[in-house]
Amino acid sequence: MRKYTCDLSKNDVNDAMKYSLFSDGKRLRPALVYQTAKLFGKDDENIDRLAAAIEMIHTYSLIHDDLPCMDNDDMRRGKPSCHKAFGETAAVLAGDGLLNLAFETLLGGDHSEQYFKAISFIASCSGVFGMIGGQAVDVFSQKVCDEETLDFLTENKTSKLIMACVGSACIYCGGSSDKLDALLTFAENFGKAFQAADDLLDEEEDENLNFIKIFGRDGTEKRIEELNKAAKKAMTVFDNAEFFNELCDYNAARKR
Ligand code: GRG
Repeated sequence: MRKYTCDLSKNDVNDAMKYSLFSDGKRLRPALVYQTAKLFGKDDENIDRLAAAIEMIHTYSLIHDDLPCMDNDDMRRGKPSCHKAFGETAAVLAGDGLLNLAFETLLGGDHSEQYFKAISFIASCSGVFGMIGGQAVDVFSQKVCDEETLDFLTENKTSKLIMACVGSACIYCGGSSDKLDALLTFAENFGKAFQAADDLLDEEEDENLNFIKIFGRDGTEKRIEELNKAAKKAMTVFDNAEFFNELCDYNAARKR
């Protein structure tokens, strides 16, 4: 065993990862994984892995999004953002560490074909053709202000990780392609409504493209109703989708 000059289990990066991961988030994404699995009557350790890993990916994205080179936010989840508490270098590494830990967590599960397909779905939703791609459009297209670009960046930046929650759980549980389509349609529309509600709650004047810039405040509220309607309609293929319907209503009225 090689000797290290510092103890890797006791350093700022480790503390920064814990600080952000265990702070007061809504845990919406893990809840969606568990509730999707419940639709199929399943609840096991692999489901725990999907839920925990997606929350880690989400937390890494928030840490990096708050950095001065991105959104430059001082506060997150009611306390100083990761780089404010630990410095930029530790925050970059904490984000990297959480992303890697997500896949270490996923790869510790069983090696069934369905579970592997579920992991692969999470990887594609969170990558350059998903969340990272959406973030790239968000930060590099600041002069663009049209509905098509807003739709593209919202679908990728926000909806894709929500699609990862319901999609990975459905795939792992062996759901039919009709049910997978329904869940992904729910997630795409709910994710956009979630971002629209976030834009309404964001009091700061935002340089980036957002729902308020395209639709105004009243128009954004109307857009949330339309998106919720489409999300709920998709879930009519299930006869026990109460959680998903209530989530749409909660989002339309949420205060954080
Ligand atoms: C890949 C370098 C790199 C960065 C990724 C994608 C990304 C950065 C950041 C996205 C951050 C962001 C504001 C996404 C929009 C989705 C959204 C509204 C996130 C907040 O989610 P909540 O409200 O947060 O569920 P909590 O704290 O409750 O978990």
